[in-house]
Amino acid sequence: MNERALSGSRNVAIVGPYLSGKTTLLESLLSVTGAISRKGRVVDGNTVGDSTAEARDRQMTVEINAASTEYGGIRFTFLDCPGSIEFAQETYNALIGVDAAVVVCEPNCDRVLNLSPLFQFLDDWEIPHLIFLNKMDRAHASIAEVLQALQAVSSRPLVLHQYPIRQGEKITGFIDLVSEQAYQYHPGAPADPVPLPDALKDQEQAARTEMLETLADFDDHLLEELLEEIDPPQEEIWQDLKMELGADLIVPVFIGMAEQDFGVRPLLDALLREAPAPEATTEQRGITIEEVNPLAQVLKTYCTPQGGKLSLVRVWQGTISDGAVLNGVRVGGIYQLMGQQQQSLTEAAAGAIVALGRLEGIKTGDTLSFDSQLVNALPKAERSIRSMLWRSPLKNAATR
Ligand SMILES: Nc1nc2c(ncn2[C@@H]2O[C@H](COP(=O)(O)OP(=O)(O)OP(=O)(O)O)[C@@H](O)[C@H]2O)c(=O)[nH]1
Ligand SMILES: [Mg+2]
Repeated sequence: MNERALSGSRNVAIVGPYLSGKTTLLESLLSVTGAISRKGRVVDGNTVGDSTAEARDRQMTVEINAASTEYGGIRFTFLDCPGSIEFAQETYNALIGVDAAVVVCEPNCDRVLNLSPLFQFLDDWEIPHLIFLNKMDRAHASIAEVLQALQAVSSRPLVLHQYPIRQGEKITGFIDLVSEQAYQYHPGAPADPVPLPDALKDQEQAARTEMLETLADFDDHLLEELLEEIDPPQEEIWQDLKMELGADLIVPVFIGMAEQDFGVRPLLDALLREAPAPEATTEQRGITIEEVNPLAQVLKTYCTPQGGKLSLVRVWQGTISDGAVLNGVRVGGIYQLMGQQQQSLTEAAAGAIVALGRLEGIKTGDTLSFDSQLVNALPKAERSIRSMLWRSPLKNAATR
């Protein structure tokens, strides 16, 4: 693998309610970026995300699956997380190691209530997150109704990034609210730019104004421009989106249909443009050690039938080499994962999420370094699931 051609990395968790389409979205992301040549389907049991026998049998994700791809010169490592509430802790353990999260949810007002504990966790940890409203082919409510339902469970303001274009019951494309360019979905290819439909001009303007006003709540310069009725340059809007997403001040919302790859490239473009780089996440967590000794944290522990124990880690600082001794245990292999497949690496640098072999005695959540004393140095995702289940979404809305 040619590491030198890449200028950076981003680690992104794919999270959200049960069966919202996370594993399908991962498959689509891997397919449109060329990491896989044949796109699998959850029902056929041949996706990268659900490749274990248990996941295939149950047709649901039962543990974290990591897969990497390249896009725009950046290595993206995605963590496809289970949606079922019984695996919530698994998801939280992984979330603390990523730079951003994509919350996949259905455009169904009743189901979005389930997102309350997840949003709470993301905001407690200030993990930048955006929403991908999947299954837009099944959207019965209007986009305004879905946003209203979502806003009731998110303490951060939502910022609609794309306005849907409907033809009858069907969503056929979207308008990008920053560039005001309309696009028509195109099976098997990127969406085609098309003229903005006349009938949608007023709705588009209203949605764009709402987006800009929300962004201006955190940017006085933009606020002044809006008050003086100056149309802000696109570059300024992109910068605000990046800054405000990175600081977990806003939650941008995208739409699509992962099964058909619709909306997946714009989502990737947004991650490329707006998701924080690993160094920014390290800084945001307050992780600063003077020397460049390696510092990593275990996000997930696998027991594989062939390879034995594998620890999925986020490298926060320094570089981990194969054979290095961390917490008194020798690293027995470094791997980049693609679902069940492993690719050997000789080392892993800061910003990477990789699997380390044979770290006997090391648990999920542990901090890894040359110094065994630091085993509990980094905070763990220890929020009790029980307390989160009891948190009423209505109570959240009332205290906002
Ligand atoms: N109609 C429609 N169905 C979709 C779309 N995306 C995914 N699905 C279907 O939704 C079902 C669930 O998809 P998954 O990708 O397994 O969902 P998931 O969120 O990974 O599920 P868990 O990990 O078990 O929570 C599958 O039958 C998919 O084919 C879409 O855009 N439109
Ligand atoms: Mg899944």
